[in-house]
Amino acid sequence: MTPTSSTLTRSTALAAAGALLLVGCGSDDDAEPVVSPAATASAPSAEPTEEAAEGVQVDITIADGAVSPQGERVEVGVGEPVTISVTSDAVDEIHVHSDPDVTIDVEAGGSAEETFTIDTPGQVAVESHELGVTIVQLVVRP
Ligand SMILES: [Cu+2]
Repeated sequence: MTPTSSTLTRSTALAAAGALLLVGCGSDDDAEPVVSPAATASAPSAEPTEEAAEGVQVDITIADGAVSPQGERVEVGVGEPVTISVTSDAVDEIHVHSDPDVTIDVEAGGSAEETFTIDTPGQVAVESHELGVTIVQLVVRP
């Protein structure tokens, strides 16, 4: 019951909260390589005409604590412009796990848009940090 022990408890709680945030981000990264390339290879190739146009557009809607789309796979080419549009009824932070990563902040009742390219083939998760869910998986083809 000393002032020292209560201070200690408080800082431990803060450290735990920080660790939780890190886990939310890091565990997703760990999971990505587990998705076998076979799943991508066996998927029937989508109509080329649909994504032959320059750039890929991803529209994200966040409402009532739910996000749409959720967990969808979107194919993009290396160096192909990707435009992410977010409309949200709550403050959120959309995180694109590319390298370098891209963060899109959106205000409550607002919208935001960001265009970027990805230079490395692989899978890139786009997640909502407020809701802790993966919105789309960008499948980046060489
Ligand atoms: Cu993240």
